[in-house]
Amino acid sequence: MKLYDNRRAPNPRRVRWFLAEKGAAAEAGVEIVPIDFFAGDHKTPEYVARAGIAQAPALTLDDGTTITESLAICRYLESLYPEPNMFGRDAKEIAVIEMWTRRAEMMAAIPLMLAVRHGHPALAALETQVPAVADNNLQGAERSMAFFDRRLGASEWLAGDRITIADGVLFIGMDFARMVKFAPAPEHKNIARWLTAMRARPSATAGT
Ligand SMILES: N[C@@H](CCC(=O)N[C@@H](CS)C(=O)NCC(=O)O)C(=O)O
Repeated sequence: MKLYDNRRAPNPRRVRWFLAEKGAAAEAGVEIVPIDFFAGDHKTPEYVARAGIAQAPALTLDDGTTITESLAICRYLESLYPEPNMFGRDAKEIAVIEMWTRRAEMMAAIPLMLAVRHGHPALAALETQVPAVADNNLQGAERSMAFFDRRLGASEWLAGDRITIADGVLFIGMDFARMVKFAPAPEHKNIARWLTAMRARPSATAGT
């Protein structure tokens, strides 16, 4: 399997983070192929024909099938490397983890990615930047932090009593937004506790 990857971008990082949580066998099972966005590697006819979209990450299987969308790739890898479980073991767990993953993505990760894309000068080469889009999304994500702080006051991890893909999505979204100086408010002590735990894991620096 080949993982078309970009070291600085948040969606590819989800997959590297996930592989690191799965452990050495999972990491060894995937060959990393670096993609340079600024050189346009992902826009070549060959890349787009293979992936179907000019984005990373993309996972090409040995039979030639290519999967894009970071969470779809993680789900595929979960089937190959089931332990430790990250997507749920039974109907209730699967639904609760999906719920928190969607909340993490819609309420934090996507707004924070847009805040960086539209707000950081380094991304001007990839995006027609609109400062109001950056501001609006940053403010929306900041408002969502109170919600996640309440949850992390009631639960050790986002979706329950063990780390799951939902934690990875929230963590990587928040970490990426440090590029635009995003930081949780000091009163959000539960997020601070959780961030310390996330940063202490080997997966926090996987491929960074
Ligand atoms: N929904 C997709 C989003 C993938 C995506 O947006 N990738 C970005 C990097 S984080 C990309 O390929 N950007 C290339 C560009 O902007 O030209 C996923 O989760 O994989």
